[in-house]
Amino acid sequence: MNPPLNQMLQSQIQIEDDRTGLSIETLRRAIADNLFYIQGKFPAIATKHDYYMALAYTVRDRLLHRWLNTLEVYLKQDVKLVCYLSAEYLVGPHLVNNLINLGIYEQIRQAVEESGLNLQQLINTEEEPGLGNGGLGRLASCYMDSLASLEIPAIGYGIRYEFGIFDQEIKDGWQVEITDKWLQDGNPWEIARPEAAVSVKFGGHTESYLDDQGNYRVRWLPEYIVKGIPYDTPILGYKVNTANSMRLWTSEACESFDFQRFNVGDYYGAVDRKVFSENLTKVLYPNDEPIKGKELRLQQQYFFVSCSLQDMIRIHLNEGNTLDNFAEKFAVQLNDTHPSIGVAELMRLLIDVHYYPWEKAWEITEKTFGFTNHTLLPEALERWPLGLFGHLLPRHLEIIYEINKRFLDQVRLKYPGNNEKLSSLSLIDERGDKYVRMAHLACVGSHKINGVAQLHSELLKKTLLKDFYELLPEKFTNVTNGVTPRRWMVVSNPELSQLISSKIGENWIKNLDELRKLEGFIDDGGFRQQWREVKRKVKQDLAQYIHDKLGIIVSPDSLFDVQVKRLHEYKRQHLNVLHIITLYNRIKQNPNLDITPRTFIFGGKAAPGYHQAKLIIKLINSVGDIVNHDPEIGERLKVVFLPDYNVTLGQRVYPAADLSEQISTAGKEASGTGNMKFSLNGALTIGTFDGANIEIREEVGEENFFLFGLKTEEIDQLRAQGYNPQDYYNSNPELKAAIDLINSGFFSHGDGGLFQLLINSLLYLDHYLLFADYQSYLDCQERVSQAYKDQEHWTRMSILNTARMGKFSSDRSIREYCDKIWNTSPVPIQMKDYVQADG
Ligand code: 6GP
Repeated sequence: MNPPLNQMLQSQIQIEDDRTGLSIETLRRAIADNLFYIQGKFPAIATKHDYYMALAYTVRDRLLHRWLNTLEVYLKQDVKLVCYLSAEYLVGPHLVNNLINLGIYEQIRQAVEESGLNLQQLINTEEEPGLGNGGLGRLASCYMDSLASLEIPAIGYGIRYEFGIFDQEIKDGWQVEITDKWLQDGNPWEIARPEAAVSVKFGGHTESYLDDQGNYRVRWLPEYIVKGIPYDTPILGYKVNTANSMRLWTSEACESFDFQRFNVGDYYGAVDRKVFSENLTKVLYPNDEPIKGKELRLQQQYFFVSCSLQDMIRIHLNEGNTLDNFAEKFAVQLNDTHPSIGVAELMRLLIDVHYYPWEKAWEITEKTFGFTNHTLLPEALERWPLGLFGHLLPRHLEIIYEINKRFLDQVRLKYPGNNEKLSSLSLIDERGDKYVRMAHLACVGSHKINGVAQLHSELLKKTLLKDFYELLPEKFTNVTNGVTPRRWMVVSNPELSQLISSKIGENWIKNLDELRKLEGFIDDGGFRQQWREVKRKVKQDLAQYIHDKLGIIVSPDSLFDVQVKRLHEYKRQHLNVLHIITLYNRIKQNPNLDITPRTFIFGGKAAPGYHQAKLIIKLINSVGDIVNHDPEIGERLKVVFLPDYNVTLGQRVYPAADLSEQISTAGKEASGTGNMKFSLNGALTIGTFDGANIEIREEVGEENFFLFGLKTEEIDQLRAQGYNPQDYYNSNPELKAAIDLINSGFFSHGDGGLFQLLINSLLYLDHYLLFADYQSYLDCQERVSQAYKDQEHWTRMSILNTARMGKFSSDRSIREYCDKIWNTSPVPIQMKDYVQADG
């Protein structure tokens, strides 16, 4: 060892580099530098957005060391990678989250302030990437956070939609969709990697040939080829050095122009193909669960899955491997059926491109994939018309036929002579028009199949995938969803996070079970007081936001009763509305009625083609218009519909809720994750026996949860007897009054027809059993109102909700995936050279 050299290096370490240094002075200089050299602005002409970009680049520089270090370790150690294949990521804003995970929020706040700016304003400037519809996409992003925080090597593969989920405006009470232009002002968090581009084939036909050794082979001669360009975004874990990648693909034309056409003077024809190729990743389909058999959607799915699998194979071969051990090095998770074409694609790549024999290729494929189902709704089951499928992916159809043939042989062995089983299990639906059943492909091609909450996983085995369960029971498992406490507590509710940390330290952020320690403070009146003060402060902030946005004055002392989620009949926002109207009627009948004042807060987008859901939005707003302006009602009831509900808005709303509405028809909500975010932030739940509600109730204790409504078995019985909503309407005067009031045109300027479609679907069908659950819901709401009057007791229940949410950390979910499905373990990242993790 040479001491002088060592000392020399050490002295260099002391000098802070502008791109890595964490002192306030260095950070301030870096922001100024980026403003000048990257944004090309000087302060006098810089906009807020320029400053946001300068700050974002400052933060990104500090991520890059960790990111590159992580990639280098993964490469050197040839680690096993989890590859999460998801058509959606509902990422939410990056900036604050990165500040928290880097542990530099306070330094940056000061540096920004010293530059004469306000950090919160810059944070608010960020346009969130809305590359998902709802629960499924947001779950994928929570899982990316947990994977990195647990130091599990992972890549999240997806699509870089140019237009994400639409922005929602409310005009005259109706939803209006506005194109989401999230990339318009540039995205400082991603890096394009054109050098890692891949080609994806579409259409055409296949032909067989004999290779030099006389083996029978197939080649695919496509009609056209599209290029996939990856864009990488670092996903940093919480206070670790691990930064994984989210790799999203953009489609491009292979050549800008078709020169043959160009040369014969067909300029527009020549550009056609380019436009077509680039359209592929233009826009996210805005349907939450039901999907239509749209060709472009299948193109999107195949495109990103093929890009991703080719990418994995490239990485694997680059490390000097053969594909023999692919399944030992890659665990590929199918986030619902959207990427399930991956089963056929990996088979194709192994057989046609890498010349593996079928049996070996199949063994690798089945070991590689795991499949998560996210819904029992039959209308969400993806099936592709055979003609469309074969036209777009002729080779995959052949492969699927072969997989099916071999699979059905297995079925025949188990159920000799049972044609019913063959037809129900087949990968091809042949009961009428023919379809490829994507869920069946995913089940057959994966070694594990999981639902997302206990009840959901049980129902999967009993209903949707019953035949698969009977044939392959060992494949089935459950992993109950979770949410990341970093974004859904530390980022979104700093006040409550600080209060908690002041009592039990900060370890709960990495180990959410530690929240249990809060139970030790439950009898401390001072602590309960502080708890209430925090809740009041965040309610006040939301009240201010509501006033600024909508001009509605709401009292932070009223009970904030919140339902935010996608609009869907099964989620029953209209049941909530029936409660509001009933309270309204009661006050009108008895103007001196002493009721617990409530502010009803709604938010959520409806699929643009889902008329009933849009009508429910209109109904909420129409009821709000009347209720909010009725002097006789006064401060007792307020109804607010927050436009453009997204991750950013969720971060405001969850912390401010007193009551969380989780009122889906039992058996319909696979899990729910909003329910977890509310409870974690100290809201109490009013909920049905559905999805993860059941497990939340189990954890927090039944005395701290407001349960109502029919259970799944009771619903089955009721339906079997013949459910008639009219019986409820005729026998329940309050229900009848609420329905009649809507029908009378009272909420629609006398237009009795406006809500008729909605009301008739309840009166004559009521597929989601609102009428059957109405009375139980009302009674339960009455218990809520009474409970809220006793603030001391309510606070205890609120604290216990937070304290007992440990199970619902996405860290727990990811650990379960690692153990039960992926067979992976953490790979801690040491920083090389000069950069230390926590600064
Ligand atoms: C959703 C489920 O509706 C929700 O209950 C669950 O919490 C979430 O997935 C995450 O697991 N499903 C979807 O968003 C979807 O598109 C195909 O399912």
